[in-house]
Amino acid sequence: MFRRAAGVVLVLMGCGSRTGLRDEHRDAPVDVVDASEPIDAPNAPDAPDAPDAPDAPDAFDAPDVPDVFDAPDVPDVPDVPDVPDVRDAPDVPDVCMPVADRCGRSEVCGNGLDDDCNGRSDDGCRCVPGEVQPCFEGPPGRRDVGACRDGTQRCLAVGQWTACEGGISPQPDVCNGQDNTCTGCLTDLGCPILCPGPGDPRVPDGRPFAEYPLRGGLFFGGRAVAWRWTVRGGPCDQLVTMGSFALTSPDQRDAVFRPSLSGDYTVTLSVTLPDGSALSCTFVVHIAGPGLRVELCWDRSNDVDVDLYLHRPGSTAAWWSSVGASQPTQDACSWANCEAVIRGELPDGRPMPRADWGYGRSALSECQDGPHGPTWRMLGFCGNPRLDIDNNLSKARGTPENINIDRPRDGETFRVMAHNFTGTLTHPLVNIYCDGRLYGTYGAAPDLVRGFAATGGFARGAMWRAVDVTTRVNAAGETRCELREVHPPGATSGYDVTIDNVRF
Ligand SMILES: [Ca+2]
Ligand SMILES: [Ca+2]
Ligand SMILES: [Ca+2]
Ligand SMILES: [Ca+2]
Repeated sequence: MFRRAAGVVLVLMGCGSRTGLRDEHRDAPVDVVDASEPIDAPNAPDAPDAPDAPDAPDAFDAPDVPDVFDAPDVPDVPDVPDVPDVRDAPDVPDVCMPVADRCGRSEVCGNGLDDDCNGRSDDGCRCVPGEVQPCFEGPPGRRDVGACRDGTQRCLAVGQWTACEGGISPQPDVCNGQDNTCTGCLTDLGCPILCPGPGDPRVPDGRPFAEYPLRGGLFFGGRAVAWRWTVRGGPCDQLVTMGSFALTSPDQRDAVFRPSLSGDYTVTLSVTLPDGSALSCTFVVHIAGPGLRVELCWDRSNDVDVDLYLHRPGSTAAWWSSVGASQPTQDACSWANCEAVIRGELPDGRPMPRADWGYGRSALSECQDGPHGPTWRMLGFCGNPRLDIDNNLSKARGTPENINIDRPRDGETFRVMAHNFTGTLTHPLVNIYCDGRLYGTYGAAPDLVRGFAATGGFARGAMWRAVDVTTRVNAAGETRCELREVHPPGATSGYDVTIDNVRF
C-alpha cells in the first residue's frame, strides 16, 4: 500500500496537475476532432445554417442540404423480400406494403427475437449467466426495418434472459423523418424534424475517447427556442458517478459527446419551437474500440479503490507471489505495468517492465485522447495491452477502469480479475467488449458480487476472478469472443471471490 501510494505521488509530481478525468475533459482542446475520425468522413453531411435563417421551414430544400434529407422522400423504397400474405390487391402499386410481422406460435430460443410476439424476446429460454445477446422486442419481421434497432439482453444467474434494453422497438408514428412503426412504409413527408435511423451517415460509429459532435442542425433546420441533448450509456453508467462519457453544451444546438467506453449509447435530441411545442429524436450511437476491451466499475467508485487485472494468456501463475507481497507478479496487465507511467516495482526497486505479450505497440490514435494521453504522446506509442483508466481515487475517481488489447491473437484466453485494494465492501461489475460489441456483463443487479470486502487492512484482501475470455480473430482482423465465467473450484455456479488467496 505504502509503496503504491508513493508511486501515485511520483506520478502526480512528474506529470503535472492531472487531478482527474473530469479535468482531462476540460483541458482537452475543443478542436480535437481530426480528419482521421469517422465523424468527419468525407461523405458526412455538413450542418445546415443557423436556425434563424429567414426561410427556416424550407431549409431542407436548400441546395446545400445533404443528400440524406432526400432519402426518405421515396415512398416505394422498402424492399419487401417475402410477404407471404398479401392482403392488398396487387393492382394498387402506389400503396406501400408493410413487411410481414412473422409472428409464430412459439418462441424460438437463441435468436434474440420475440418469435411469438408476446412482447418478450427469447422468454422462457435457457442461457448462460453473464452472456449478452442482441435482441429485438418487436415483431420479428420488423427487425432492422425503419427506425428499429436491436438492444441487448443479459443472462441472469438463474439462467434466463432479462428484458431487451437499449434498442428501439416499433412505436406509433410521429412526423420525424423516420418509419417509427418499422413496417417499411415511410409516410413522413415534409416533417419539421428529420431523425436518423440505423446506418444514417449523420450518425456514424465513434471511437472511445474521440469527441463525437452532436449537431442539431443536421436534424432540425427550423427556428428553435431551446435545444436539449441527453445520452444514456451502458451497464456501468448506472453505477459510477461520472459515467462512461462526458457531454458538453447539452443545452445548445451543437453539443459534444465524448465516450470513454465501447458500446451503444442512446442519444435523444429535444427541440422546443417558438410556439412552445416540442420535437425530439432518439437514436443509437455505436462506439467501437477495436479488439478486446475489459471494463470494470463498482458502486463506490468515489471512495473505494478497486483494481482491474488481465492475466497473460498461456499462464496460470498466481496474481501475487505471496499473500504478503507488495507488488503483483508480471503475469498480469494492471496498474503496475500497463499504464503510460509504470508504477510497479521489482524486488530490487527498479521499475517493472511494461507488459509485452508480443502484440507490438499500438498507434497513438488508440490512446492519445484518453486520460493518460499526454504521457502516451510523450512516449510516442500506445501500450498494447494497455490500462487506459485507473480509478485510484487520486488521479481519477468516480470512473470505470479498463484494459484494452487492440490487436489480440486468435485463440488466446485471458482471465479477468478485480481486486479490492481499499478493502471496503463494494459491488464490482465487469463488462467484456469485442470489436465494440458487448459480449458479457458480470456482477450486475440483481446478481451482485457478494463478500467482496476484506478485513485486516491492506493484505491482498478480496479478489474476484470474473471470467475467462477467449478471442476469435479472423483473417480480416475482426475479433469475436467466447466467454466462460469463472466459478469457485469444483463449482458450476457462483462468483469466485476469495480473501487473502492469491491463486490464479
Ligand atoms: Ca426468440
Ligand atoms: Ca416472446
Ligand atoms: Ca415517423
Ligand atoms: Ca483502481
